[in-house]
Amino acid sequence: NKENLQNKRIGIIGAGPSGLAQIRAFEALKERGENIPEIVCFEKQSNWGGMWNYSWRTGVGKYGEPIHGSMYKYLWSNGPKECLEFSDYSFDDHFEKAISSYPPRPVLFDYIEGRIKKSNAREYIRFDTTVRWVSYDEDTRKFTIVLDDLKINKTYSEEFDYLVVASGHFSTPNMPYFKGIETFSGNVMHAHDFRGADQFKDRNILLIGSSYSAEDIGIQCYKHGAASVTLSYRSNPIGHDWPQGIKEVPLVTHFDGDTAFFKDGTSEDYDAVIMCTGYQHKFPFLPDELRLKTKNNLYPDNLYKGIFYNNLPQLIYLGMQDQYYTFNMFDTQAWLARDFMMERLELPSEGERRVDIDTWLDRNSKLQSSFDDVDFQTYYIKDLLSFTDYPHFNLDKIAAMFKEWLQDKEENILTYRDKTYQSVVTGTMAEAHHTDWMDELDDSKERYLYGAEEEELIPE
Ligand code: FAD
Ligand code: NA7
Repeated sequence: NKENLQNKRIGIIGAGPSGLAQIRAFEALKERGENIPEIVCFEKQSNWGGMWNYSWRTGVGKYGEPIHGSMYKYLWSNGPKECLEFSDYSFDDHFEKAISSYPPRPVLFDYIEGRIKKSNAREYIRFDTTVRWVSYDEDTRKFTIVLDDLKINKTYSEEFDYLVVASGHFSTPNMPYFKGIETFSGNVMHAHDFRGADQFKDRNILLIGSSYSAEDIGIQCYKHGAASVTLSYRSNPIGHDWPQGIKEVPLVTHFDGDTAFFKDGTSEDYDAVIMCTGYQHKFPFLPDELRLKTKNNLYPDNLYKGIFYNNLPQLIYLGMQDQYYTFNMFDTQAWLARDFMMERLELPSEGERRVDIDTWLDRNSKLQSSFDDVDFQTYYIKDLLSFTDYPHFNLDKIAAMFKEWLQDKEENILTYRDKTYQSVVTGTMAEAHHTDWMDELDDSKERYLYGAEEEELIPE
């Protein structure tokens, strides 16, 4: 059986936090001296980190592939880092000192990279390689993956026994049409292409949407000097006590030139429109029968334990849920997926799996508040943890932190990032950042870790 395992091949699509979690899960076994199957991870970007690997580009990349990244300059974590901490690699392990609870993107990128650099995992990854197409052969029970080596413009294919789809779902914009928008003379873009607030200084901007992107791009633009920010909601306003200069209005009905008209009968002129209208789960490399079809929600249908494709569990999806928890949830999923691929975890029959999925879907449909959502995802991860040896962490305490975070945001959306939380992994209390978030215009790792006055301390 052991020999059999070593002959198996595992393909992973994407080297973002989810794909790297999968690699790490196998590495953890290898460190204990166990034999693991062959792993190949395909990443279309030139580096790992997924969303956290910032790209200044928009549209297509240097090889003509759609740009994956939706992150922007001045992006700071939008939740406490204590809620996403890897339980096998703490922030203390990485930074060797207490840091604040809301680090900027480059600091979290450094943390993600720190763990994976501990092993030779980079060798498993083929960068600049796009997965073009996948098919499954019922007879051989193997996946054939068609790949493009972008650097040398060469197409080839390989076979795998298991396929892990970790390609993310916050990359392909959902871009609605509003009547007359083609007559708007300013910039119309999706949040996916937003790369920083600088160009919106002194501008009146309209953001459509009322979720994370609208909230965060709105306050970033306010912070970096936009003249005014209007948020237009479809279902519910975000409802914070906004500072003067930010307001919420009902949905746009139409545009006439630079004027936007809203459902409440009001209208206003704008310099730019940013659609913060979410993303599509898009898998252009998967045929119909293997493709996950879902909206952004906490329990996508057809995934047993949120990861195994029910019709064909050798096809595993990581990180496809809407996310309160991120890195530690991806880890838990990846550990469970690993145990299945190592043939240590036997799955129940397809029918029994269906019943389990339905139970979760039913619970999901009854959630009413953000607190319910947090409890749901907490309970989901607890369920997964009960099957794995991923180092356990205090999920109840993290759930309480998420609820405090929701309240902090409601209390003051401009200062919630100045709050500090305690690690459930090490017990370390976060340090307040040396500068209030609203006054901190520099998101570099050096400035964050060493402060302006201590620049001489920055290691070469
Ligand atoms: P991704 O990070 O999206 O990685 C997927 C990888 O797959 C990418 O590297 C991509 O290039 C690769 N890929 C895709 N298609 C192919 C293909 N066909 N072939 C080869 N490779 C492919 N989370 C937080 O915890 N805190 C935050 O503050 C936070 N802020 C966010 C802000 C924004 C604007 C966005 C969009 C997301 C944010 N998130 C945040 C959520 C974020 O998505 C997760 O933290 C995390 O990056 C998800 O990891 P992933 O590996 O599942 O997907
Ligand atoms: P989300 O959280 O999926 O939210 C999408 C938002 O877009 C939500 O407010 C929707 O309103 C709104 N939406 C969608 N379609 C429309 C149309 N047609 N008209 C108006 N409004 C619309 O995506 P985000 O980008 O905010 O966040 C994604 C991730 O990025 C997240 O994990 C963050 O960490 C960063 P609804 O409430 O459905 O009416």
